[in-house]
Amino acid sequence: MQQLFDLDSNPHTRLNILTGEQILVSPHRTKRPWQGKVEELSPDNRPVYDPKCYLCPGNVRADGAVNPDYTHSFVFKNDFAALLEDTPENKLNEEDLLVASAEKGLCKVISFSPKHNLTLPELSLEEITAVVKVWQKEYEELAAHDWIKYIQIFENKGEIMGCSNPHPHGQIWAQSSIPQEIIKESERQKNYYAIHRRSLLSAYLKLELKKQERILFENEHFVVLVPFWAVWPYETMIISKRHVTGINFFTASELEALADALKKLTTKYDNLFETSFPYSAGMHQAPVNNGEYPEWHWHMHFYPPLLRSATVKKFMVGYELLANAQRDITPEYAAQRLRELSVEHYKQKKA
Ligand code: H2U
Ligand code: ZN
Repeated sequence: MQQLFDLDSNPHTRLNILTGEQILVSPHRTKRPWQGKVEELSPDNRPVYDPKCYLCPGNVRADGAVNPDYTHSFVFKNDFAALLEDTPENKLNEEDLLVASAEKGLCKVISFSPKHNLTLPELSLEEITAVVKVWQKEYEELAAHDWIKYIQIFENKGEIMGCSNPHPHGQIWAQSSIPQEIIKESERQKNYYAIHRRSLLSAYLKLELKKQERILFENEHFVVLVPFWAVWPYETMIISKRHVTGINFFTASELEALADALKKLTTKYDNLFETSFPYSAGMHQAPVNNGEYPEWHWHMHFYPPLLRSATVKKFMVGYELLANAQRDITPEYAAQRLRELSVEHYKQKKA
């Protein structure tokens, strides 16, 4: 007879329905993972304006350009872009063994605010809404180039994630081919849509909202949850309630609701270890200028590395590099911890 499947204590694998990959969960290793210990880090006393910062208004960047005296956000072409617009088309294939393809693209940097000392959760709802609107505008402008096939909007936050500057900012990379993660997610969503005639994430959201085990919170237009297949300890997703293929379809009230979800989620993150919580985050949406993708459902991923405190991070090593992603604390446990945290920033409370 089949035994009750205890996701809380039996080692098991879970399927990432978006990529088709699996993760090994070993919940028995940490029956009580939370030690309740929070290391007090030295408070960062960054100035509102830093004369040495390449993102602050009026300062000179690496290529000699001078930033304008901007008041909200500021977008410029990355001075060290990983992708270049003038790359000629080219292909290499030697005996199907040495295979390469030229990649054309365009990289931009977005400063979220003129204030050097803030981070996303510390911006006001209005300021975050303005950032979300800039994302939508940039997306639409980039999609107007018919050679661009995919637009990746993302943010690296914190030194630990390779972020080069604490001034609040994000990036956009737009390119002439469709990147790996998008190829995987497109295929899985397409297959699901072909069979069920509804988006994979609409169905997933419905089930998660019914179960209420991994939901952090929801607002009028978005749900924030720890996905069933989360790899990073406190990995989350923001999923739009409405099935739209991209940020270009969001109405003004959806953009505002997205800003609200971003503010609440990133505040909870900061409150978890009372630190500026590092992560890589970004939105996934349908490719552009490449036919129809009715199956695509807009969403955002947050991949934060911290495990147990402001300094103890999860490493992807050994078994994970060679065989399979693995985690100890369950996604349900992570969701419960994040759900319980306040949406008021700890610095506000201490002030
Ligand atoms: P990250 O902090 O996520 O690395 O993004 C900052 C980007 O800013 C980085 O890609 C660019 C870097 O190339 N940059 C400029 O475009 N101009 C500068 O003067 C410094 C950094
Ligand atoms: Zn700055």
